[in-house]
Amino acid sequence: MVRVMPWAASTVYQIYPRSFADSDGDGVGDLRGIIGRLDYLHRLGVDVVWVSPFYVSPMVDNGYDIADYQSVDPLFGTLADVDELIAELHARDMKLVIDVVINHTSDQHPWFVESRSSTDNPKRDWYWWRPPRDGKALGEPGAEPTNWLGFFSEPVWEADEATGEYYLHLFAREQPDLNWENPAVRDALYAMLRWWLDRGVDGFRMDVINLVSKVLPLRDGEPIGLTGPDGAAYGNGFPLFTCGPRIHEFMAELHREVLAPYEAAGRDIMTVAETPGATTDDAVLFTDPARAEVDMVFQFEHMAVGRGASRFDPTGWTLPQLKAVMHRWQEALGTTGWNSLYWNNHDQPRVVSRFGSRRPEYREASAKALATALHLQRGTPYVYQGEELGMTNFPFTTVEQLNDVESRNYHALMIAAGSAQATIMDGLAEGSRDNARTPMQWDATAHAGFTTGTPWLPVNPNHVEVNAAAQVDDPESVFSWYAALIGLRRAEPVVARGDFVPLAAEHERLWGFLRRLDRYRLLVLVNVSDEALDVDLAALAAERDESGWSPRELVLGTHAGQDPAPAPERLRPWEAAIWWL
Ligand code: TEU
Repeated sequence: MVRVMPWAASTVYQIYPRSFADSDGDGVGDLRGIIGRLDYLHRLGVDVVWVSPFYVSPMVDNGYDIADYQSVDPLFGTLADVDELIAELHARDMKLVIDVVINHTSDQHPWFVESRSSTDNPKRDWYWWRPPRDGKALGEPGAEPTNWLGFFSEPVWEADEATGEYYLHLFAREQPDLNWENPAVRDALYAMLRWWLDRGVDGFRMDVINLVSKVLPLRDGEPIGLTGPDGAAYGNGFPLFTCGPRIHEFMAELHREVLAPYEAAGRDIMTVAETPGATTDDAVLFTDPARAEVDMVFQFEHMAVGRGASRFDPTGWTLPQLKAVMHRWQEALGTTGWNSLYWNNHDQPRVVSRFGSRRPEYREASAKALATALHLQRGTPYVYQGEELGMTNFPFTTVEQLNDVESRNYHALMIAAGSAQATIMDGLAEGSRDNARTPMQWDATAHAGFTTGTPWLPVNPNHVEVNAAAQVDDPESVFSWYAALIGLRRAEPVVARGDFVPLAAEHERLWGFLRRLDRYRLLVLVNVSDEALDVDLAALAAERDESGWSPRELVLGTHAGQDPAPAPERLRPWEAAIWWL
């Protein structure tokens, strides 16, 4: 019997624990800080909370380098705090999804410490070890087993002098890739996942899980026009390590070995696969319920809109470009499989700074408009901490202000390649992950109420006007609009399970679409611009071979109650409105 995915009416809230709420004044967020803010999340109306890694970690990648999967780093608290967080969420009929990073571990994980100790250690094959290629000496230019450039602008092979071999790391050298070809690795990971399910968690966000199957034998990628510090030409490994030949076998095995028994016992467990580079075809295979792999994927195509060679290479964007990508994903997962809907997470700059208005007077309106265009689509929406307040990017001006390993490595690579410091910094200010990681803005007091200590990353100076305290009781605030959208999804099956019909796909400023379920039809109109917009309703109706539409009732409108009353034929700047047809 094919499981019916139970998350269509849910909304997920992502917490980056380091930056959400600090309970002990050390300047870093922690689990007890989260526990203290659960009523805020309950008021927003989210029913699932995804917390980024809080396990023991050297924090090279802020916790995405795990040294002990079944633990809590003292920076964030204790296992007892996790147990309390689970209990407090369940008491509010909310669920906890934890973030498992099982493509790689920290180089401080005992498994890797053993694996690197000798070439004949029983755990040697738990990671990817290879000798220098072509008989070259370890460390000699071109001796690396493949020419891939990693996600963090570095070669993916690290020379290990002690054993005379290289080990693979698609991310930082302190994040060695686990060898999923080894069943002992998979069994150990599955046991860990079951341990967390037995502890009461309600699901897993699986970090870069589509990287765990590599194309064998490992081989070079096509040249990408960049050279490494040793002069060796870098190659593109993406086609060789994303969605590899055994990925669906592994996902089906994980579901069978870990999730199925709990689901058979009546547990609803959410599984979200982060899948950089996955296509719509991949996503259907991952999320088709009949295949029993995962519930939904986090894909990245819409995040690539307006970017050139990298996230630090802003190229400008148009609304038709953005709509085309998102509509293609709506189409592809329209009948089989399921989509995650997101603008933000801990790796992406703030959406209102990226796709919203550049004019301060329209910051809030554009935040609401973008939220409407996303939350009314088919899929499960994700709200990233502070997005519900319309939080913006931080005004970074120097690389010294940046914490993120990806940003700092990119800076070094581009300086070595001769790029101008100002150009590099412009790209970093626009694309750095640190934009998402500045502390949550709770109120207008010092450090935005995030900590009584010194925050690990500076608080955005605009917290004096952009903060939760100023919004939670304001019916016109961005927070209240997000709460209304989340409530609409829970109340209306047409939002949760209706189909998606794009309208005016090529329009430069209008984002319009229908949602339909049985006899229910919603018309969603969003003005994605700083100027008022006339809408030709007859033309939209004609796209559906209908003679005309007379929207009969405003369901939600960002400008409801204003004079003149909202009308579908004319939208104010950044006005969003949802109408029953
Ligand atoms: O991200 C992997 C990923 O594909 C990108 O989002 C990556 O972070 C980078 O921004 C590409 O430009 C996941 C986690 O979300 C990220 O925080 C970790 O750094 C990474 O994996 C390694 O665990």
